[in-house]
Amino acid sequence: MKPTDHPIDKHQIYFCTFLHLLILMTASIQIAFSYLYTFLIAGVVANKRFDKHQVLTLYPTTPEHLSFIQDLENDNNIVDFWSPDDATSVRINEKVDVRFSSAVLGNIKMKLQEQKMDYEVKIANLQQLIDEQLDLKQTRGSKNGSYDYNVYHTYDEIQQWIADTANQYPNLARKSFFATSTERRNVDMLTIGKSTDKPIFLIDCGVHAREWISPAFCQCFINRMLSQYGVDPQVTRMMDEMTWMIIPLLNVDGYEYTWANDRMWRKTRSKYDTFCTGVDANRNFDINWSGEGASTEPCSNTYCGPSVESEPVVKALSDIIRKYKGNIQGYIAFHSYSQVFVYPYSYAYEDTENAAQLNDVSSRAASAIQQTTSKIYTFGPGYESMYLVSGGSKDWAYQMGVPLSYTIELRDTGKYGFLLPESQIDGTCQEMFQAMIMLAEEAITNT
Ligand code: 0X9
Ligand code: ZN
Repeated sequence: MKPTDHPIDKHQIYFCTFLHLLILMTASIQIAFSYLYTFLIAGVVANKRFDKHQVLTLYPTTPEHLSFIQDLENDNNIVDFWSPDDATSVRINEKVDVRFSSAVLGNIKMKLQEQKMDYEVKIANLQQLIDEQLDLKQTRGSKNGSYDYNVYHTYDEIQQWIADTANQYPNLARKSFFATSTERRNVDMLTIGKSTDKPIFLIDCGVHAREWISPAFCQCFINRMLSQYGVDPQVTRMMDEMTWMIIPLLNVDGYEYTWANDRMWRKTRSKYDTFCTGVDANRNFDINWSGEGASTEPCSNTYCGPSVESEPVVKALSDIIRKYKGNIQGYIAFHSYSQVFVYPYSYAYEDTENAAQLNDVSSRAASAIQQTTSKIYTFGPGYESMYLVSGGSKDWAYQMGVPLSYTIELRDTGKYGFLLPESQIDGTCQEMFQAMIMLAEEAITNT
């Protein structure tokens, strides 16, 4: 009998073939899974990269330049308006900061040359700035266990800090639930002051997710107020005479998204559209809602939302202003960047009845800053200082009777834009604290 005729051999062959098939199948399943995994990692888990994206400052001087800029599609992946934040807000003879992805950059520069429009490369490689932004990270959290106010913190860290702060200063600070966000995260508020029934100063930080210096400022402001009470006479007066209601981080969902997925995210994370996510929380308030300076297009970075106060965090802020109507002397929304004190109105070319007072206080605050760090902050009504904004919080707060109502744009003026290095947090805190003394004094004497 030849070995090949052996019945067992036949079975062995069948068995081998089966094994091969099995191995092949397992391998292809593995490959398929690894692709899926990579896809998931890249698309869902990993942070979006901005290699060779550039921010250009454009200087439009003719109507042709203007329409060229306005024709640039406001697609978040290709063209991202930094300042002003929307193509429709661009004006002749006013500079425009825009981020372009590497894919379109060459073409854009060619067209700018054809158009004879002056431009300047403001940020040459955005990814590099993102990597360098956490420039104090070597010392992150390592300062003998105490909270480090000079680094940027995640949502979880900020939540923990709010709780710890309230526990550390039981006589001066109280934590309260403020809202549940669209993605069901907790938004908390800290009420600080010697008593809780003084005239109110309401402050929110972190309305726009990518403006990280804003929540960082709120935290160092609160820390200074609490730690210097009874030590610094100005702080003591501010804490004795006013009740401070502060939301250190309002747009929690967007903020979390800037840490995990897309550093350039601005809006909330509500989904009202198949393709585009998010509402501009500073276009969602009940003041000329969906009017000029806001977009009804869900893909726009200034989308006003499907209805007034559609965003839970906007609803909560509006509710608190309604609740304490008549008792709120001051309101500030902290944003970045541009170094500007903006007061109402932003939705119309119209002055408030106390415009002179608002201008005067801003001017004092700006000189206090200049004396502290030599930084120049400008000031003026929204319609004049930047561009029209409808549905913004400070116009609405003013309309609801808050006399001193501001949007403050923190550092810088565009060198780093939203990617302000951590090494500049401290200076920003120092200068803005001096401005806050001026604003608080006005609010105290106003009552
Ligand atoms: O557009 C906004 O909501 C604010 N600027 S930001 O770059 N932080 O997004 C400005 C609101 C203040 N109003 C006006 N400048 N008119
Ligand atoms: Zn902003």
